Amino acid sequence: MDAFRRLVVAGLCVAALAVQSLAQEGKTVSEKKDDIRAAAWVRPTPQQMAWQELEFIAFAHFGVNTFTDKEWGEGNEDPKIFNPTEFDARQWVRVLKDAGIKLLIITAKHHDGFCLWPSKYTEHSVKNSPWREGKGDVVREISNACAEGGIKFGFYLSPWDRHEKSYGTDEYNEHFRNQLRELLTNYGPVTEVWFDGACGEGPNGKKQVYDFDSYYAVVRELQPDALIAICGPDIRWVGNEDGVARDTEWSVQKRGDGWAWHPAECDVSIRPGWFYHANQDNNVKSLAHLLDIYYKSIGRNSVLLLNIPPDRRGLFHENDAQRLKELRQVIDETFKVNFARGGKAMASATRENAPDHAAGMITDGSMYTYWAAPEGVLPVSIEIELPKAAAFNCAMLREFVPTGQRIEKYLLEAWDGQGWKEFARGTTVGYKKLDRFPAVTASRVRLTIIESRDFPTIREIGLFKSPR
Ligand code: FUL
Repeated sequence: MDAFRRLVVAGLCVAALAVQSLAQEGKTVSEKKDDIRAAAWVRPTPQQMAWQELEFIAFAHFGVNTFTDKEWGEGNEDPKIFNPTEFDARQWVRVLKDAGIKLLIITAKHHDGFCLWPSKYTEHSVKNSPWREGKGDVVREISNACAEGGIKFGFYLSPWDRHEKSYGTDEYNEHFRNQLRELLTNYGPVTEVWFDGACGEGPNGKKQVYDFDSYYAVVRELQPDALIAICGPDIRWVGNEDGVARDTEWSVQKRGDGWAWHPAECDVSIRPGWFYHANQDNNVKSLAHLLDIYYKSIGRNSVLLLNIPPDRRGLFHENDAQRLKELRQVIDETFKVNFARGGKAMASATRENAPDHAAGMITDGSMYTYWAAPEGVLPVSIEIELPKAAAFNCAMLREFVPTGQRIEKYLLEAWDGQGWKEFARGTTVGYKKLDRFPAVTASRVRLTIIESRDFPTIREIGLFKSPR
């Protein structure tokens, strides 16, 4: 996103916040409390929950820009320039799977309007390129390779189209829906549809008024399980392109007078550009930078959408593949052993008559069980006796988000033989919160939940030792 659009987006966000706080101003203290309590009970849909569990997903920006060395094409490219002579969708999926990535979103059409599938609504597509003698379909090969490799598939479809003549008129909305219909009916299950908000001028100098509601209706009708991202109701843009969420990241957001589950997605490219540029082969983000992104996205209640731009051969470049492998190795090594697993947990309070929600549930390693505190008891704490003393430098907390996100403030301490010593503290937890700190050696750890929108739940606690 360019600086101007960032400003516009930031301006809109500030205006939206101002409207929200005005709406809050007219409320009494007890009305405000009720409103926050209502937020505590907003839940994800099963599709949003399944998406969050993917954690790490990928973008692939690929198209005419790959061959013109641009970031934003103008729409007047000759389709003949698109010719990825070694294109291999299976290589993409292999690299992603090795990195532990669970979903691939392909740029079916970027702002230049060039379609990676042979859309019958335009000539600006692969059907007029020499690649596979004009019979090729990148979207088909990618969706097939994803299905074969067992990862999910999604697509980015830019509403901004600098090629299409009807852009800037009502007719364009129908053109866009037609292209959506092609992508939603011919390529199997779609997990995520990514609508970019960019809205510039088209070939006739006009801007388009996007009829988003009608686009959503097409997605809901043809693929009711698909999630609509960014300019959409199901997944929220985190607000930057650095791959970094806020320290306090709520999946529950104000919508109108009420609240909605609108979880954050952090998009960032492994290289400086979104598209491939040979002169960036040596600018692949460092392992330390990617790890930092990992902790500040997945570790802050968000999904990480990492872009890996395929090169002119139609392959992920060796340097990107190598870096992803290194990243996976460190992540696997870090999260291999959870020193809290199997530990004895004792809570200062637990819900009465709810054996299913006893303290021990936070160390049992199960996705489906959780500890729940009683209503109105805060602060509340849980002490864990580790199976044996351990040195750790990373902690994981997870709420049981199928019932909502609630924790607002927490503290983690370790017993040093004489007293409790703080090693981490934070605000929101949500699906997953990761904290890093200088290594601590202990056999007793205490989690205190200081503030929460309603009674807190904890699905799991983890203590790990990262090699870096
Ligand atoms: C932005 C676009 O303008 C960039 O080119 C890129 O596709 C990014 C993910 O979204 O709005």
